[in-house]
Amino acid sequence: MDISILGIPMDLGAGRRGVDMGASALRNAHLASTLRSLGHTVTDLGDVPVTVPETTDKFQDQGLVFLDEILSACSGTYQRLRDLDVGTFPISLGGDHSVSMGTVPGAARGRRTGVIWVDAHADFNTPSSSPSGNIHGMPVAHLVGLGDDRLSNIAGGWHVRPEDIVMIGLRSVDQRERELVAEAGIKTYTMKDVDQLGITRIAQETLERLSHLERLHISFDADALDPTVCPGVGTPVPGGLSYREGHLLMELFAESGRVTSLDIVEVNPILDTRNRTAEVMVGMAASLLGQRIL
Ligand code: 6HN
Ligand code: MN
Ligand code: MN
Ligand code: MN
Repeated sequence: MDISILGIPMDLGAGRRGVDMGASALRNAHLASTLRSLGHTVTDLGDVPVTVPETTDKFQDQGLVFLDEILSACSGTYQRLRDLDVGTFPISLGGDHSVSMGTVPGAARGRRTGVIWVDAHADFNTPSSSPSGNIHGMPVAHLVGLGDDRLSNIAGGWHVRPEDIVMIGLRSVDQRERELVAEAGIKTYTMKDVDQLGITRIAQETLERLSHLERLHISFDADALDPTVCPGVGTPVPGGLSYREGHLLMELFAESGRVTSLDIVEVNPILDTRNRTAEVMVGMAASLLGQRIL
């Protein structure tokens, strides 16, 4: 497979500093060479330009922190990915999860695409429901066309359909956000569901629910995994996916042969221990892209 890596070194959407270094940490954890050893052709496209926060006043617009700077980085991301050959598999390295407003439509390249959101959070706040104003808590709402018009139109009129989204690993969803997810009709698997059903059944049901789609995008927030596995994340929530549950999920999606793009986001090296979180996430990418034990 032809894989292209794109970094988006941005922490403007997060409440804490440091995930802007996530892309660098993932490269340092040997992402490209690991994928090459699996037989893939890997091109690193470098980074999308992102405003350095210290060069600007913290700008608030209708409760949206750093709106203009995030719009610009997401537009740059979208344009970079959308021009890739449709057979190329993009891996986007965050950065905070707001980068997905550029990566998802960019990776889709105009095609209808299913989105598998692996995260402790639903990231389905709108500017009016958000308790924090942090845009990394809002990307999925904007991907389906809700919320602020500027953020929901980064890719022109292209949107993800709510029925084409499955969320896995949820355990921290805000009060109003919960209602919005339910109103939109998005399929969710909370950690309670993971405990009760097991990852195998959840992966099977997810692939079945999205069986009308040829292209699937995985947006993998490192905080989906338990903080004991991935300590280097800005918004840790106890009770997450185990190391093996994460790998098994990626292994089962790999077997489907239908995943066409990946995001790895919210890795925060400032809060990490010896780059462990980036190393774990590179392992997840390897499992998704065909690493086999036997
Ligand atoms: N993430 N629901 C919280 C908020 O501020 O809207 C947390 C969002 C976390 C987002 O981890 O990508
Ligand atoms: Mn997230
Ligand atoms: Mn999260
Ligand atoms: Mn719209």
